[in-house]
Amino acid sequence: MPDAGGIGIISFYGTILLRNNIFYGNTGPDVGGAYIQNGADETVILTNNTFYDNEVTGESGYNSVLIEAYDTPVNLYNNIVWKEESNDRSELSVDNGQGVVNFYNNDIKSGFIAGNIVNTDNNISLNPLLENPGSGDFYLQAGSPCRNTGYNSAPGIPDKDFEGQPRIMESTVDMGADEYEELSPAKIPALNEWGMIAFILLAAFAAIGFMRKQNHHYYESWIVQQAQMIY
Ligand SMILES: [Ca+2]
Ligand SMILES: [Ca+2]
Repeated sequence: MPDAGGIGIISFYGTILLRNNIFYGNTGPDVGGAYIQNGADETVILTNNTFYDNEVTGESGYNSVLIEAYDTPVNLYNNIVWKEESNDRSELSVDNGQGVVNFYNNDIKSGFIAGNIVNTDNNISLNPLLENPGSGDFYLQAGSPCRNTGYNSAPGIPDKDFEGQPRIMESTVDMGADEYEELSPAKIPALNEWGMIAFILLAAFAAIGFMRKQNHHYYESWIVQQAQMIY
């Protein structure tokens, strides 16, 4: 299994669903953000996640996401997959053999998609203009190209954004974990403190252990920030 800095998910039964998650500043030898592998006859869905400034540290691999599937549907909708400083790596790779990949309404800096059928439309490659990710502020700026440019009927689309605000607003869903609101009432707490990071990691891995016992793998509204390898 490739080593991923943020999260690694392998499922041989049930759907893998990630939505409203934020992966920021993670580093790993094979993948900076997330590695996902699914078994036969299962489905992978990534909807409305934000991957920002993750970085692979090995001699090959991908900064943000690597998905290896076995001929089953892979769906990526309304995600932000971006890195502020360019390096010579791609942000994303999807390898789906003889399967179908649906890749719609994402903001992605670079990537590779392989499959028998690859459906893509309405994707952009523009700086998402987040407020201040270096200080834990992953809100969209008012002028973000990700505001009102998502796909309203995306599979697994959450009815709230990462901070619990209603989604959809302004008639069209946004890309990424945040749904833009003119006067956002709540700001997430600063996550720079190591104590908070340790808490998030413990909570995340406890949840992973729990969810592995279920018939599905759902990951919603986690903030995986500057995680370190644990094995
Ligand atoms: Ca909107
Ligand atoms: Ca919001």
